[in-house]
Amino acid sequence: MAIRQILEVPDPRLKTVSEPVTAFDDELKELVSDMFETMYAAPGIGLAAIQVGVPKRVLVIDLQPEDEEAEPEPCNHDGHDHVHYPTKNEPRVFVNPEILDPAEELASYQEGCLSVPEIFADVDRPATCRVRYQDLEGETHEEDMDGLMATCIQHEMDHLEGILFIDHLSRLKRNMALKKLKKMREAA
Ligand code: GNR
Ligand code: NI
Repeated sequence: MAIRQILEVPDPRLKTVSEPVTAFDDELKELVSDMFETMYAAPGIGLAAIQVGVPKRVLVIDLQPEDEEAEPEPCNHDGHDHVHYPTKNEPRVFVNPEILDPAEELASYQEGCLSVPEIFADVDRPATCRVRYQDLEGETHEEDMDGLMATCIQHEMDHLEGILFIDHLSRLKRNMALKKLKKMREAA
């Protein structure tokens, strides 16, 4: 397991159209394991392989919903009494995903991207969709998605086509976002 470096704009590799996965082997499993570690460390709720420089059609997602009913759990793993507030981790892997039946109805979410740090903007996308994908063994599945999951998988699938969420903004708003990012980098 290793944390890999996340590419950021304006790295031209982010514009690559990623290639389908054909080998469901140990190298793929290692890539996915590294992608989870990188995503959790960032932290983010999704990651496409191209964001770590690998032009393959692979996504990982974990919406990590905060469990509002969660009771603090007493713990003593380090010899000291303390509590943990559990979050529901739901790691998901999508290989060679395709979108089927995007809804005509749109939903707007304020999106961010690990490859466009510190920038957030509202993006409209189909509110629901069906996704066909393969798992790490190459088995094909289909699943209906809505809410944040629908938004997130469409954001990640855009990465596979070399598209960033800022590409959905007007030219004015995109330029403003990129200027803001440049200023923040200069200040850092
Ligand atoms: O961490 C992320 N948050 C997010 C919020 C709203 C819509 C999409 C996302 S995905 C993003 C991580 C990322 O850049 N994935 O490509
Ligand atoms: Ni992104």
